[in-house]
Amino acid sequence: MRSRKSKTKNRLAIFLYPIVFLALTSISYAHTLCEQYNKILILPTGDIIWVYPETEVIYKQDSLGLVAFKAAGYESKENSMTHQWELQQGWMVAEPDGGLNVKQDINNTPRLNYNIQIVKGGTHYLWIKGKGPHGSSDSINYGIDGERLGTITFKDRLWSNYTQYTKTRATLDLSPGDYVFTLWMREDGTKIQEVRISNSEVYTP
Ligand SMILES: [Ca+2]
Repeated sequence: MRSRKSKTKNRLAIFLYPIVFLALTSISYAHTLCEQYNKILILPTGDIIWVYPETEVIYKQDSLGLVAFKAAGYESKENSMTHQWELQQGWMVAEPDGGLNVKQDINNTPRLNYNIQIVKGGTHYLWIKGKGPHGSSDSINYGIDGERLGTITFKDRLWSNYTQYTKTRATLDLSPGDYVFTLWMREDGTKIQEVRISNSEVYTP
């Protein structure tokens, strides 16, 4: 004969099983969605929507001369034999953080590509939001249409426009038109979250 305690335990299990099942199913479904819609689009309002991988995303310069996008909203990415970009809590991170620094070499290093459309030609000012766990993981190479143009470092700067080698502001000379903006891993472990390209010299994120 089963005890009252055993019956209570069984009733509790019958009550909890569907809840646990539904919770696990929801988590699995959400994960599947993220895998399926593995590209994001940042609207001018700042809202983020998931889009199909085949949807081409172009970040257009707005009326104020600004092109703004999240690092996670890449058009395409390429990993290397040893390192890859991973999305971690809103940051794109070059993993693993094993001490690799490719300096100015962009031939065998992970990259993130973004389509941008420039409307107002001239000198543009680049800002990147990034950080790293230490001084060996806090820099990134950037460029246009496959050509590396410079390195930005984030030491003591969350939003940085400081270039590593030239020690000047990061600028891009762009005529009106479509370009591919690329970020290449320089030091592994570096975290990148946002990019701003402005034609205003006094703009700050
Ligand atoms: Ca590192």
